[in-house]
Amino acid sequence: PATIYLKDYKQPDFSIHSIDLVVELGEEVTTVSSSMTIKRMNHQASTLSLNGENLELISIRRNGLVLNDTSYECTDEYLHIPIPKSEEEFTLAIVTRIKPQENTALEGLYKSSGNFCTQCEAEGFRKITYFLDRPDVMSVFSTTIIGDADLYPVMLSNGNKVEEKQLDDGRSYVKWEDPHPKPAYLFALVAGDLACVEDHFTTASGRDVLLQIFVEKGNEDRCNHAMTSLKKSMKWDEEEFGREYDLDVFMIVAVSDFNMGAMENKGLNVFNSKYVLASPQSATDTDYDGIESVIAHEYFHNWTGNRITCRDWFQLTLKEGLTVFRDQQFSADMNSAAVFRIGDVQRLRAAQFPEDAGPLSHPIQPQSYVEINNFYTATVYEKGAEVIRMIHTILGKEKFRNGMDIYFDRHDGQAVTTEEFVKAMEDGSGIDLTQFRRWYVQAGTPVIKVTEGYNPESQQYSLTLEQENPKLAENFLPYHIPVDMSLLDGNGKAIGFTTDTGAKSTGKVLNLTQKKQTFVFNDINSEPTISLFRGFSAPVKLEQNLDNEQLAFLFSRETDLFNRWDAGQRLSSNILLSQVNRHDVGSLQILPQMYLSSIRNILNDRELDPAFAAIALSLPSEQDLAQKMPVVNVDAIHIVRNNALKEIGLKFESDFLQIYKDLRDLKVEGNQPIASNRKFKNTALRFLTATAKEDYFALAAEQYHAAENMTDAMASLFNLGESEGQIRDEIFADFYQKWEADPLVIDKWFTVQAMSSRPTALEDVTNLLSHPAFTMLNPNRVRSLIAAFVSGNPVHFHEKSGKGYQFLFNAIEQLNGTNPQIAARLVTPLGQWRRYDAVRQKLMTDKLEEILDISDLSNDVYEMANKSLH
Ligand code: B3K
Ligand code: ZN
Repeated sequence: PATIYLKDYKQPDFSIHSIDLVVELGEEVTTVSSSMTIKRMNHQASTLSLNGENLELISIRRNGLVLNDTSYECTDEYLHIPIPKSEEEFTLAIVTRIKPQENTALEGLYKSSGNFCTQCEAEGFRKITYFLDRPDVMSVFSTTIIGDADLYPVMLSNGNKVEEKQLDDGRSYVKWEDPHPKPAYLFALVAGDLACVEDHFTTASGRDVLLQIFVEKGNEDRCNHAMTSLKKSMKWDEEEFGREYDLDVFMIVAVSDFNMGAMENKGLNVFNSKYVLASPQSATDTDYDGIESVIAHEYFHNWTGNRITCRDWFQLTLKEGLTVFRDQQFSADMNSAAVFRIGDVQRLRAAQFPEDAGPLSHPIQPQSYVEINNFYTATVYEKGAEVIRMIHTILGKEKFRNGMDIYFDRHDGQAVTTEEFVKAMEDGSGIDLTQFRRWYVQAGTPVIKVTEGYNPESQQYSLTLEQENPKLAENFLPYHIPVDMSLLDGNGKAIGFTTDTGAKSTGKVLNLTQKKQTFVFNDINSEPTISLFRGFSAPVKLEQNLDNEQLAFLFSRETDLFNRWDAGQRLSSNILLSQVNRHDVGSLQILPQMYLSSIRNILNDRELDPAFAAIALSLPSEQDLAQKMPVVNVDAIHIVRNNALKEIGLKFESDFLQIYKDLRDLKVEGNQPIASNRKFKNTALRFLTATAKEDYFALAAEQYHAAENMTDAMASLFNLGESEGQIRDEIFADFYQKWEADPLVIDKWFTVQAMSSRPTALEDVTNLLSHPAFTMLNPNRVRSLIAAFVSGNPVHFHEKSGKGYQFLFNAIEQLNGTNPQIAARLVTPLGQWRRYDAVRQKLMTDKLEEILDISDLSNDVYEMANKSLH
């Protein structure tokens, strides 16, 4: 397979000004007729090469005249048409046929639960018709859909509906026009027998926008949260960024077979039903948060992605990093900001840090790729968002907004690069971002080493920060890093100091720009404790020699809640990892008294937001701990962590039981317990069942039967999933029977079993592959069982026999043929082989070799396996 490089980018030779599509939907074949007006952009070009894959070509006409098959060349990937150099402008009409019902890759036009839908980003439009399928070709689209009136009463495309009629043959005819020129990846078409939930939004300038959510019949009552989230997003984008919606209708369609979360097609977002449908009975509080943020994310793309799009796919972070930053800010504003910030960083550390330290490491602006679908990564999205956040921190809120205004004014309607974005930020702020641009092109997570000094005589405190990048070693150039910091006194209160401008301050954003740099603070009358990278002001790893007493101090006193939580996690990690290291010695392991008292502090602090208390008490995950070991010992980590849960559970048993009961019986909002209380209550339950006392499994079972919402039901299921015996089996059977008809809930049932640490876990998941409800053709189902097992069950996935790796290989081999995008994503865990012992390394690399030997290997899987191995 060929590698594509950013340095080879060339402007298109031709541009397509308009395209009128007529799509005749059929059960056997679907016919697509397109008429395009095309303009020459390059006077030297002699051939127009249109992208096209898996299309049956029926006819081509140029300027109305039929081309015979000697006047063009058709390959597996292109249609080459010679164009006389004198021809400045011409029309092209092409008819092709496709079979959406056979499309299991879910890219292009396909069928899901009997409905037609599309997914065109990144390069799916070429599977619908021949076109210049690249984001810098922007066209005005019209779409006419013709299909069986009974099977497809709803027929949708981008923009506004301009015509609708019944044809004599029993088919309906609907025409849509989208006035905004757009790249083909934002095209969408949906047809099916769908129900519609409607609402309205009045924009800041007083325009009325019709809001429609289309779902499978029977799901109408599960759209409230999505609709509320949409209206909140529309309002927030007006208030925070001055951005109004620009069409008369905004449509969302929920489909059950979807490769990712959702897609921001102009005016017609297509969503994975997981991010639309929710009721308290069927969805957890976490699901509710996910819906709010994905609805916001896709809506915000209307300006950051659609109105201003990417010149080429190397610029993906231009729209994704920026839009993730926007959705994170939105969710922080709608909820508890600190708790949400902690969640963002947890996800970054869990997915992006290992990616950036491993063989698939790439800068947020990749410089090359084989298959662009492999680059919708945590790096492009989450690290990309952190890069935007750093610009926000360096510029400050006001200047950041100035920069955004300039960006929108200057580039509306264009396809641009990250360079244009950074330039707008410089122009809007007057701040030089030359050095900052390195964040776009250098891979790897920087490590910051901290040294401190305090001189009581001169009352000066000095802070030395040194940057390193283990991934790039001596090839890296120092970054411009915003360091949000404070100095704390013995009570955790911020100390005033004199800044270099002579102003008094208690907090400051330092600009770390050199490899090694010292900052001096004056008028400090006693030795301070440093609070660094407040709110996680940069995506870096910190190497700071704090002992456990200092961490415990920060865990109880730090006023920055992110740092307070992080100090607790660092403290827990230190203690658990030292136990892991002593594990093989077989010595008796007990938790130090000081650690237990810091847990006591949190339990006693009744001022704390219960959601914060819950995450503060939660131990770092097995995966978090693994990241901190040079050679991962999955078994020791699991045992040590479980023992710690048990010891803490026993030590504070009566406290946890009290918290559990208090919060269970506390009704707040509309006589319902609120989400943050549920979270703390279920954390308490986790510690209680960790004691392994029968009573607490009975309590979990009781909670299951009494549960009025899915959050509580799932918490019970997770706890019982760890146990053996009759109660567990009965409840799992009951849950299945109750929710059999509800795929999103059944996904959860698969996931709990995939993540269980029961000794039979691998056998269980293998058996579940043959469960009647399991199918490899539905991505949510694959994620719920296979992905949940390989990334959420380290002990069993990495089992020494290699059976877990074989289980993964089998799935990849099968999915390679049906859905390469999903298959490729599953390769990732094997890419971490260097982190394991020699026996596992061999087993994992053998599997990667075997993957490379799969016949008809897709480009997607090839790129992932090949890079993972080398
Ligand atoms: N832009 C889409 C992702 C498309 C992925 C293509 N493989 C969803 C989003 O980021 O909003
Ligand atoms: Zn996005």
